[in-house]
Amino acid sequence: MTAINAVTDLSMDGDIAVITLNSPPVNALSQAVREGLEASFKQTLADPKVKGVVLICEGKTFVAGADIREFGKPRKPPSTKDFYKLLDASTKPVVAAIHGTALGGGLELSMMCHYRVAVPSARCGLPEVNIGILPGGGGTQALPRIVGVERALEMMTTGRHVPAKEAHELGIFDALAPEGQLRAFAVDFTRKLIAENKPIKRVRDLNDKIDEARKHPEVFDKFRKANARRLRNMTAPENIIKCVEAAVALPFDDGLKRETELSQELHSGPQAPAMRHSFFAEREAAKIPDVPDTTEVLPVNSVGIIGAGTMGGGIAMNFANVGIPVKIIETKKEALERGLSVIRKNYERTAQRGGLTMDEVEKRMKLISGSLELGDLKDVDLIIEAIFERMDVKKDVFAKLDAVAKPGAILATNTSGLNIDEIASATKRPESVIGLHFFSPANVMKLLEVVRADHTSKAIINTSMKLAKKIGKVAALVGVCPGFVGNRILRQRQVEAQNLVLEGAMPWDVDRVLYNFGFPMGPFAMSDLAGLDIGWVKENSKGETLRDVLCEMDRRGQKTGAGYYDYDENRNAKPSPVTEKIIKDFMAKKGVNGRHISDEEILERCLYPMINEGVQILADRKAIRSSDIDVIWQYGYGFPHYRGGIMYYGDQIGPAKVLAKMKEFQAQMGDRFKPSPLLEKIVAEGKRFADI
Ligand code: T1G
Repeated sequence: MTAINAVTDLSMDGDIAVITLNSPPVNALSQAVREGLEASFKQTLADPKVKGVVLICEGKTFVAGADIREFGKPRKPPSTKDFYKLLDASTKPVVAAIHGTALGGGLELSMMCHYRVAVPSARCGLPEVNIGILPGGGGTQALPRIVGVERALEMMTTGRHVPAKEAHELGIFDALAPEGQLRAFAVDFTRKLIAENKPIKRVRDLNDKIDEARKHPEVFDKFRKANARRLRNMTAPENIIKCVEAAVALPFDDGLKRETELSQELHSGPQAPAMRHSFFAEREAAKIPDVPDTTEVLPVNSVGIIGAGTMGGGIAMNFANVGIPVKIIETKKEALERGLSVIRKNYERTAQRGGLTMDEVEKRMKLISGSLELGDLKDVDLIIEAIFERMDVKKDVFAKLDAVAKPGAILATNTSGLNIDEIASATKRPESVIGLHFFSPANVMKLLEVVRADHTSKAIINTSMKLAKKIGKVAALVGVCPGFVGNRILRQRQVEAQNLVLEGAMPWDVDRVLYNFGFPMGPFAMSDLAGLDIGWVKENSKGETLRDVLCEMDRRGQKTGAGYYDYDENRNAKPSPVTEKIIKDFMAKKGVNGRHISDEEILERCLYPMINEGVQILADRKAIRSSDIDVIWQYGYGFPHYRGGIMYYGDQIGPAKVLAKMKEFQAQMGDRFKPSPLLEKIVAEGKRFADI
């Protein structure tokens, strides 16, 4: 074994050279890795004793992409395309041996090799679209030649990870190695290529799928139309499609040039830095300054959920999905059975869509049991309460849990905003109490707000943050306050949206502006989807708000075929003259003459109070950093990733402009727009929200 450089070793296995990369954490194509690869390829391909080459990685994964930390800085040589020329000119087979996740530049590197072998647990993909760029290392020209144009378009505009079995079926991987025997298998595979005098398979020579695509030029516009909603406002997907069009229209090398042009366009645009910010913000959120990684992690091998309602059932699925047995407690048999049948239906729906096999459905259902006895939770490691959002009920349950749960068990509440310190006071172990705020539907939404109460122990915080990652959630640590962070900011937008429609805007105007900004849907469409009657009690309704009147008229949203909008039998929404009339009557009663409100004013009045609330949250120390707020609003409420997050967006607007607008609105419409003192301070000091 000789060291080529600090991250690259070279060894010989008979006449097969083995290049080994070892650059934690993910063998990203840093400059050192690129230098090591170039030197290794030069040396091995020129050495007459070497008959074939294997490229393999130490650590948890094959090359997981370019080194994102180098982006936005001057690119240092060599570029990967420099040593692709060496591979193209090679007369010896070069085989990439893949484990973990071969992503982005890593998959591109392997496609520039002549063959690819992988272990069954490996995955591959071109996820550059998720950080606002495109596979700029030849991937847009190579992938269509291997998997065909349509599959390449789908893979590159979703960025999804393709499991090894599928990658093998698609022809990305040429063979699958037994787990744990990748190196030996790859060397043997290479030796066989030589013995059988197999061709040097260069991706640039694979043209049958390109020739086929040339007969169907309509495939591109068909793809654009079919994916317009999913890809709207984003710049990377269109450039990716253009690259694949170039792969069909141009010779390989010209296609590479076109790819470089389209890639550079994205790197210099606003969305790439915003999505890079989102990428790192998600990982930063897992870091708690006073809870170091060395803090104890408690075992969580069994979970109890109290409440088999929508939330309790959804939460239970998250644990069953990763093989952790779950016991759900209800007070009534019918409620328990209904909850379990909803879980089964959810899994079966996923199976119908091909996301699960029926075997997997049964395996997961076997992990979920039910009981009417709270005492049955006496041995579980974690208990999550997901019952009525009422303090008295929660305190009563926690007092009972105190008597039932084993010492050291984690006692969590899924409350969406009640005071967890008060809930903890109902037990003798407040250090064991934490908030795990899931978002509905809990088996789908990725955000988990982990709520730190005054006495929550560091071990339980660390365990909860690690557990979130294990169940596929993106976690952010927040503090106890009404609505925590996400809903506390949401309230600002809801209040303003309601005010806007009583000053002249219509619900569909507000929704249109926020949808065009990039939210999946606006607040009124969201309310219709969730149901206007959440938290509404008929007996107490006094017809004082738009929602009251709509609910009293039984217009409770999509489920009743009408809410703010009218819905046809396919639940397509259209503006409602009934709602318009109710709004106009409200305004007449209040003596308000409507006025035209511009899209710009709608957007600023919805977003700036959210940014201001985010600043106040940081001032109150209920979030650790502004980028955590970005993570919360992207993963909990659909703030568009390509805008970096609500606070990142505020920094793009500039704190000074946000402050000026808040003051202007305050003068016009009152103190609900009062700027946070910290916002004044940030502007006075010329700082950004990211500096808090
Ligand atoms: N560059 C630099 N650092 C990276 C990195 C990357 N590509 N990927 C991960 N890290 C860091 C991450 O910040 C974290 O650091 C640690 O590794 C563990 O990551 C030319 C231009 C590979 C599936 O988009 O999807 O190739 O916080 O917590 O959950 O066409 O990381 O520990 O200090 O996520 O096991 C394309 C992005 C790049 C892959 C592993 N590649 N990474 O997940 O660990 S662009 C990607 C991931 C490109 C070419 C283009 C995931 C993972 P720290 P982690 P994980």
